[in-house]
Amino acid sequence: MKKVVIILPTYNESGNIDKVITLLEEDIFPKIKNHDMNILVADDNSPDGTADEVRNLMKKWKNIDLNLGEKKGLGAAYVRGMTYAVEKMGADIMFEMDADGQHDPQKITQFLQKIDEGNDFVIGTRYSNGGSVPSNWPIQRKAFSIVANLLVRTIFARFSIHDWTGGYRALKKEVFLKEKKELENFNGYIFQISFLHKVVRDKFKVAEVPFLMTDRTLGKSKIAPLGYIFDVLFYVITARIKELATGSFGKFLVVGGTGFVIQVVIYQILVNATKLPLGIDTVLSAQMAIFSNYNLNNLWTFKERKATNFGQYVLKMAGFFGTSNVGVIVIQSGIVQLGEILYGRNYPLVYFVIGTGVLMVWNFGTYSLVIWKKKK
Ligand SMILES: Nc1nc2c(ncn2[C@@H]2O[C@H](COP(=O)(O)OP(=O)(O)O)[C@@H](O)[C@H]2O)c(=O)[nH]1
Ligand SMILES: [Mg+2]
Repeated sequence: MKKVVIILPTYNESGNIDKVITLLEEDIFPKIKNHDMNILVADDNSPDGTADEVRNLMKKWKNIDLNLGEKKGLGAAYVRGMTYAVEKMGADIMFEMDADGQHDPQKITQFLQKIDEGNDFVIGTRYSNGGSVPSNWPIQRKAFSIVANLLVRTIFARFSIHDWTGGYRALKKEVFLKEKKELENFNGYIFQISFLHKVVRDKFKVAEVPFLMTDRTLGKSKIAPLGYIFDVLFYVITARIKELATGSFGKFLVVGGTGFVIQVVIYQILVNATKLPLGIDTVLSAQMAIFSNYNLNNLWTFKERKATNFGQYVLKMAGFFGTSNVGVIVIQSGIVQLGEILYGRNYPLVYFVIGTGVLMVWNFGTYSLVIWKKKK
């Protein structure tokens, strides 16, 4: 039987923690027969006596544990709590859940079912069919919450996940162990977005469970809205830029940029040292650039698919030269030659830059639409 640990992070939740734990122990756990259910409270030495309340509950139920630490923020409390759950309690599956009653515990069985079906990370969502933010929130707070999530989804361009910021989740311990090191940099509420972002990046299987979030009845939210918005924007934008720069478009620019520099230097030498037509200078200089592009692509951009022996290397290179030269001869050299015919040898660099610009658009279009097109 798999061991499940529900982690409840607390900072000044006396009154709430008692209610949540009692509800879990009396109403929810007895209905779950196929998992070994446990609770861990990750408290940051709350001055209101949250920990004492938990110690009292521990006398009544033996499946509760308490992990205390210094207050460094929600993310730090989760990393500490999850480490404890795995190492000291032997957890196979962990839940993230607010201790203030905002996360409907009736949904726990649905989360577990998704995990049992083979998902690695299950998120509670308030923004898809059947989910909702608290109905009594004022309209501007609802709007803010919806817009913020939409913004994250848009910047990441990952629309299949509806709720990036929520804190009601279930995950296999393997997911936490894989991401733990990186998560140590995210102490505050931003932990939730960055954790999910890494989970998606590493291609873990993610599923969603819609739920109706209710409002707090006791105590107040610990989130500082302005600082949080800033953290979210900063994280999402920088993470996305990094992703794009190290992704295929960034590599395309670096490889193409190197090829451009090589070609323009050789082209200039040929223009000045020979009387060949500019179109011919273009085609000749392109051959060195194509050679460089081929090797950079082979060793870097598509290194997972690189040629494995010399025969294959030559064969692939011949194919690359052939297809690249179609664009070079028809588009790049054609435009340069047209320039020479219309305006003479006065502006060789201008013709070259225009020809190369049009060629780039052509190349990226054919690469992404035809050669390396994404599979559905
Ligand atoms: N241990 C710990 N728990 C925290 C901290 N900040 C928030 N929490 C807990 O995390 C949960 C969610 O926080 P809450 O203030 O309700 O955030 P909100 O629901 O987004 O308004 C609650 O159970 C809080 O007690 C923290 O710094 N340390
Ligand atoms: Mg809350």
